[in-house]
Amino acid sequence: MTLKEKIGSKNAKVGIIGLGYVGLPLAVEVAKAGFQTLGFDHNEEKVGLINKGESYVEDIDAQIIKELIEKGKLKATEDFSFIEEQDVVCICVPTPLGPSQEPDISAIISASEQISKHLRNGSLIILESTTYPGTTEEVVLPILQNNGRKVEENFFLGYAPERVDPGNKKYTLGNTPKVVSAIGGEAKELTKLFYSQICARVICLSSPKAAEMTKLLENIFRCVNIALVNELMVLCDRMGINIWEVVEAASTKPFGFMPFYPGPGLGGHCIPVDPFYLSYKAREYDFHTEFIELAGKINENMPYYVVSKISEALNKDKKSINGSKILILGVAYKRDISDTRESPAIKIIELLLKEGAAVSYHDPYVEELRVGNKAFRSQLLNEDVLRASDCAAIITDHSNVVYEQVAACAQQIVDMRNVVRLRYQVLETPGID
Ligand code: SAJ
Repeated sequence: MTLKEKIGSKNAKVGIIGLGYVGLPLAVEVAKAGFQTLGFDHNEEKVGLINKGESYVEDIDAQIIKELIEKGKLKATEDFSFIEEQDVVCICVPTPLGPSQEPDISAIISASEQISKHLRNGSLIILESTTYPGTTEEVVLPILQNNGRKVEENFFLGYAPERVDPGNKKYTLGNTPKVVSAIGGEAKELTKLFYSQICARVICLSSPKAAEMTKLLENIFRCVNIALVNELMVLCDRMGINIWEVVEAASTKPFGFMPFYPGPGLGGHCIPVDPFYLSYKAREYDFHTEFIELAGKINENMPYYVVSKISEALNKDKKSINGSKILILGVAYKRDISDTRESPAIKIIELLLKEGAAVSYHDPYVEELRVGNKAFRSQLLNEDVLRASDCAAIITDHSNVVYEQVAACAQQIVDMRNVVRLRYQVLETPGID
């Protein structure tokens, strides 16, 4: 069978490298579609959990993994030599930033090197990780072409960015359009054919660079617009205007507007990170991506703004941060998930500790949290805890917290998600539900 026939008939063997919040959902969908799927990860614990039919990714139900394991459609391994059995290999590894905001694509490089070591002749390799335009052709391709191999002759190479929105129950891999591209016509066809087995809509672009840039535009769009409303929140605060009312009102415009909401800063491993992949690459072209730099500055400043608001609130009771008991509500990076990576709450707690505050937190999704060398455990939320706190700061507005109680019992509240005010304040602009 040709690769095209194998993919079309779902007889292709598919390897997924990197079993995180992108790779595991992809492996599950590929296995559910009927492909023999092998997940690769160097994390022994993750491999063990998957093979036991357990899930460590909130959006993936363990039952589904168990069924796919029992059917023999899904397996996980740390042994990268099994790459030689794969007809299709997707790279879904993290692309963080280094200590001075420079891209760290070491995971992409080591995955590519593993593939190069065990590459099966004629297989299709697809990079999914979010990265700067040029990575597929300038970084992955040379590694795969070493020892005389040639792209399109000995292997095919594509790029297809992930669009996973953790916690989003409405949009899944299957119903989210998939942008793809590849090097050469045949590779484009194979990549489109592969994803059309698991995604309702596949859009093929002219080049991997265009697809890499598409993903960055999506995330920079969010980063810049969140920075815009964050900056307007600070201004509206000084002007005595309710920014939340303004955003809700602007949202009534049925065209040409998309609401973003101010908050305590940017969390997660995408929006605060991905834009700096482009600003890094742009410098090679003597280009300064000013919007990204400005947005980064504004978003990075938000935790400091939150601390200033807490200080202002305490001041109403003639208290200082130093020695005050401050209760942080919600430390995950966004609502109704447990992920705390890059969460602004961590920076806020760090700053408060430095000012001498006694900090505790409540987050129903996050049992324990480490900030620097200090370990915290989520504490129960009740009237006594609220009354004993000098200030309660709502940083992440999980849906399952009783904000009525917070509003009734807290001595002071800093509400960075407007969840208390929204619940208790009828917006002056009638007709907005
Ligand atoms: N945030 C705001 N105001 C907003 C929206 C978000 O302050 O109006 C904050 C959130 O609290 C969070 C951060 O920004 O701390 C990022 O939030 P996010 O909603 O962008 O969610 P992520 O980073 O988990 O996932 C995003 C995807 N989200 C959406 O499209 C809604 C999407 O941009 C990417 O598919 C994904 O990153 C990724 O993997 O790149």
